[in-house]
Order: sequence, then structure tokens, then C-alpha cells
Amino acid sequence: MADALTPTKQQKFTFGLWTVGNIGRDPFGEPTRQGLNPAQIVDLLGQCEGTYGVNFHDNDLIPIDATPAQAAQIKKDFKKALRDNGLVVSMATTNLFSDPVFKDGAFTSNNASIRAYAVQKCMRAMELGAEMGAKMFVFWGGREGVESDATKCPVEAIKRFREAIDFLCEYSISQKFGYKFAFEAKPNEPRGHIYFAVTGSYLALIPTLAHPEMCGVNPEVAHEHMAGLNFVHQVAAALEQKKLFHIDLNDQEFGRYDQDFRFGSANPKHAFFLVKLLEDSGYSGARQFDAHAYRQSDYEDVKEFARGSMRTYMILKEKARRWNADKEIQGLLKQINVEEQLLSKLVRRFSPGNAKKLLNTELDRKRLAQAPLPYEKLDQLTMEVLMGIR
Ligand code: GLT
Ligand code: MN
Ligand code: MN
Repeated sequence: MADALTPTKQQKFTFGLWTVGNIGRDPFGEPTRQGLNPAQIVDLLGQCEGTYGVNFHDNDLIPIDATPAQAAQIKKDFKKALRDNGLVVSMATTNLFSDPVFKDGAFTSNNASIRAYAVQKCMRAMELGAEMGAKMFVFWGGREGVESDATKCPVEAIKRFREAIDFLCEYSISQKFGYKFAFEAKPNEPRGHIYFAVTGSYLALIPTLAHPEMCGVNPEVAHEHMAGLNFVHQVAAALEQKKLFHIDLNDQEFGRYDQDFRFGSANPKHAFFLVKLLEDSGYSGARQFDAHAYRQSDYEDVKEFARGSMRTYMILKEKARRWNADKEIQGLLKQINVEEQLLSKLVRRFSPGNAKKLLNTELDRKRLAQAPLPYEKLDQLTMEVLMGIR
């Protein structure tokens, strides 16, 4: 029976073909699952109630060396599977990291022909995505970086990246694709150091682009946690600038390699504040689960992974609702947010008069320091909501 924990299309829960289609290969071990074709992956997602859509890299759908006839057949089967399962393609992207040609980067490669090839590959990927109905296009520069700064000029790399994006924005406009671009940061892996290491790096780049209005970010939980950062704050920065276009939900132990664990499975407290932020802000974009099942799982368990991802989100959404409705918590919030109308007005906007008034205001720092901040109590109540007894 449907209840508040049943995932619905309203949350726009999506999965990349590469997520539930992950075959369990890692740098030390061979695949543990047989590969599924794109249509089979869509069928699998169709069995996970609440899934809204599916996303792909160009080569998740069409292998890089497919013949035109093979490509046509794959697209036909994929479209049929989408129709049969009532799923949409909500985002598309380009694989600019797997092929050896990109071993030293795509847009930031030291080789002008490779940079041109990368842009050309994106143009084709954009066309493929548009054919499937995508309006969001993600850029994850997995190979845009270095192992040694002797090999590439980091200032030049930024300029090259900007040039490629400016070109592709114009291309999207000229083809009337209607795309929004979302940039995804990561600090390292697979490169020793990746440029645009955190979401904030892209937020700084966007205003320097030719079409900033088309561009936003696609932050991923694991990518900021790898660097020991507070992901919620990165997402807040994007939201505050109206630049949160897409989000990759997964989980990760701090300081480890990119684990891509099921959402909420490693750090439920951080996941709670993230869901609360997304829900309270009215974020209406897709929520992609960019994670994969454990290497030990078979496809039955992969479905449990997908269902669990959505269910955890819904549980945390319900917890956020409880937190917001909790009278004691709200009372504490009121107590700690000390309002002083006149002073707030004074510092809201600079004027010589306000500056003078502020300098003449008596502010007793010793008295101010004594205002109670019962944060232990507030956090304990939060944990009690999270642990299910409140
Ligand atoms: C790759 C990466 C992800 C990115 C994908 C988009 S590909 O799986 O680890 O974080 O979102 O290019
Ligand atoms: Mn991602
Ligand atoms: Mn990742």
C-alpha cells in the first residue's frame, strides 16, 4: 500500500545506465555480474517502483565503435523499453574518460586535435541525448587533470575548458536542443589531481562563461566527502546562486576512494541534512542515484539497491517533515535566532548614516556572549528524530 515512504515520480528519481548496469569490476578484480544491454537495464529499473528516468553517457548506449546499423537497432530497442516501462531520459552526458585518447584529458588535453575530438564527441552526444528527450547535459571532467603539474599549465587548462564549453553552449543554442549544462566536480580519481576539484570551483567559473544562464552544477555526495568537505554546504552554495541544476546522490566513507555506495548507507546524518535542504528549498530537478550495488550482489540484489536508494530518500524526507513539525525543535530554533529589528536594518545596507549609527551603538560583548545556545539539546533531538524514537 502506498504511504509517505513510497517513492513517486514527483521526486524525479533517476539512475544512470552505468549505475544499476555496473558489472562489479574494480581496479583489482574482474566483473562479478554479466553485462546487461541498455534495454535490459531499463526493464530492470521498470521493476523498481518510483523510478522516473534513466541517464546515459553516449557510449553507455551506443558503443564507441558501433556501426550505424547497430546504433539504429540499439536506439530502437532502448526507446521501446522506455515506452514499455514508462521511463524518461532526463539527462545525457559524454564519456570523455574511458578511451585511451583521453588519457591526458579531453577539453584540457595538451593536444589540439584531441581537444577538437572531445568537443566533436560532445556535439554528437548532445544530438543523441536530444533524440531521447534529454534537456540536461552533464559534464564530468574525469580525466581533466594531471599527476604532475610539470605536464600541463593549470591556467591554460581553465582557458581550454572554458573555450570548449562556450563552443558547446553556442552549438546547443544553434541546434535548438534546449539544454542546460551541469558541471560535476571531483578532486581526484582517476587522475592524481582533477581540475575544478569542488563544486565551488565551477560556481566560480560559471560567471566567466559566455552563457552563464545555461550553466549550473551537478554536485555528487561522494566527490566532496572524499575531500573531507561538508557536501550540504556545497549544495547550499549552489542553491543560493540558483545553480543547482542536477544532483548525484550516493554515499561514501570520508577520506576514502570513490566508493559510490547506496545513498544514506554510510553517513545518514549528512544525508538527512541534505534531503532536508533539498526539500525545504523546493528543489525541483532530477535526483540521480549515481552509485552502484556491492560487488557481491546479483541482479535481484541490484534491484534492492535501487529500491533502497529511493526508500532511504523518502524516509529522510519524512524525517525532515517531522523535524520541521517538532514543537520542541522549533522552540529551540526560535530561541537561538535572536532578532533585533533596528540593528538588522542598520547593517542590511551600507550608508554613511548607518555606519555612523552603528559606530555609536553600544554593544556589550560580554552580555552578548552569555545568550544561551542549547545546541547539545537541539542536536540530541535531531538524532532522536533520526533514530526513530521521536
Ligand atoms: C562516472 C563518475 C560519475 C559521473 C558520471 C558522469 S560517470 O561514473 O564516477 O560521478 O557522474 O560522467
Ligand atoms: Mn556522479
Ligand atoms: Mn562518484
